[in-house]
Amino acid sequence: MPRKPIKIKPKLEYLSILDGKGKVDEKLDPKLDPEQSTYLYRLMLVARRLDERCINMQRQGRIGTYGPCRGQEAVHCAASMVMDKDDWIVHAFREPGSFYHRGWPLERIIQFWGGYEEGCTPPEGSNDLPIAVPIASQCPHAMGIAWGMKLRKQNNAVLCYCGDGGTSEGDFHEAMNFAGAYHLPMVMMVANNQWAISIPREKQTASETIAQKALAYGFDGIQVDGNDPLAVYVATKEAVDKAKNGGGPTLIEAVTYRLGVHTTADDPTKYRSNEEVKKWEKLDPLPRFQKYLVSTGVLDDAKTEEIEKSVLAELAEAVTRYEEGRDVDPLDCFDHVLSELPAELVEQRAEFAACLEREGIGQGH
Ligand SMILES: Cc1ncc(C[n+]2csc(CCOP(=O)(O)OP(=O)(O)O)c2C)c(N)n1
Ligand SMILES: [Mg+2]
Repeated sequence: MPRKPIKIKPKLEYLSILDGKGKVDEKLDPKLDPEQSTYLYRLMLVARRLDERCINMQRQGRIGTYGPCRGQEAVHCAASMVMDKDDWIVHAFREPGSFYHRGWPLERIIQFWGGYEEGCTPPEGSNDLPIAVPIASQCPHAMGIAWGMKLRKQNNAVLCYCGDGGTSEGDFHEAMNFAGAYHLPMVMMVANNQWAISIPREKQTASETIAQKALAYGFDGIQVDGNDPLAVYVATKEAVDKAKNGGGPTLIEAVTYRLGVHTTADDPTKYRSNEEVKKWEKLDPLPRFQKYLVSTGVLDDAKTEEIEKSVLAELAEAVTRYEEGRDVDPLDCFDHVLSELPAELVEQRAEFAACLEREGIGQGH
């Protein structure tokens, strides 16, 4: 009949390797080779510039909406780099660098936000699932893939992304519970960007950290500085290696911040302060990583400029391909949901058709 503390086996850690100014902890530095670290910097820059371009395009009416990842690039860019081609990545929607790394053409990402279903299609032969907007709905899918791998005795792992808000969903809990109970090769990457639209992290859960939720599921959790690409890389690599060696799942909480709008339909000044944004801007992962790469001699001004130019050129070509490839009739959105349109939709369709006619938009335009 004793009353005594219960000893919990799984471990919980915090990891940061680059400080806010880009200075590295030598003992923890994974020492990526120059090619890898330049690639990672470029990947983060692709995500940053794609974000900026898509926001402009949305404001100009050239795409429907956009959900930027500004400030969060280190999370998905560094994590995706760890995965082998035949490992699986199960995305949410705020991970453009990860899509790009896995071979999604940039114009396809733009297509998705332009409202074209084709933009949701993973590249032929890739082990990615389509973009998932219903929050946390992708987690049970990722868990199912991991279970399949285990049943087939495949030596692979699944990386699944979701947000802090996603951790409040039943789907997240069910996936984590099952992954723990069946000891599945799954890495759950939670991008804790402090906000789920206008709901702050502290209203999302009473847990001190999101990482500690792993303990209840019976596996390891780690909280990393999500604005530090090296910390994300190391934590993901360790988790993936462990998963492939039969060590079961890991929950990684990447602490980061959404510097921009939730989507282009959102105005964050209504629910958060400028001071908060400014504080996080100082921890922007891109300049931090760039400073580190300059200090290690991997980058200099000329190389940084060269990367910038090549990213902008690649992006410009993708935008052209996106705009040239828009041969879909916008009226299609009325035609493939209901077999028979109710009267009000018939009216809306006619009104929309007249509007397209006036603007000279539509099939063949
Ligand atoms: C099941 C479901 N409920 C609500 C929404 C509307 N919605 C879109 S994004 C979002 C917030 C998600 O927050 P978080 O998981 O933290 O991801 P973040 O947007 O911050 O990347 C919500 C509620 C949705 N897409 N799916
Ligand atoms: Mg969030």
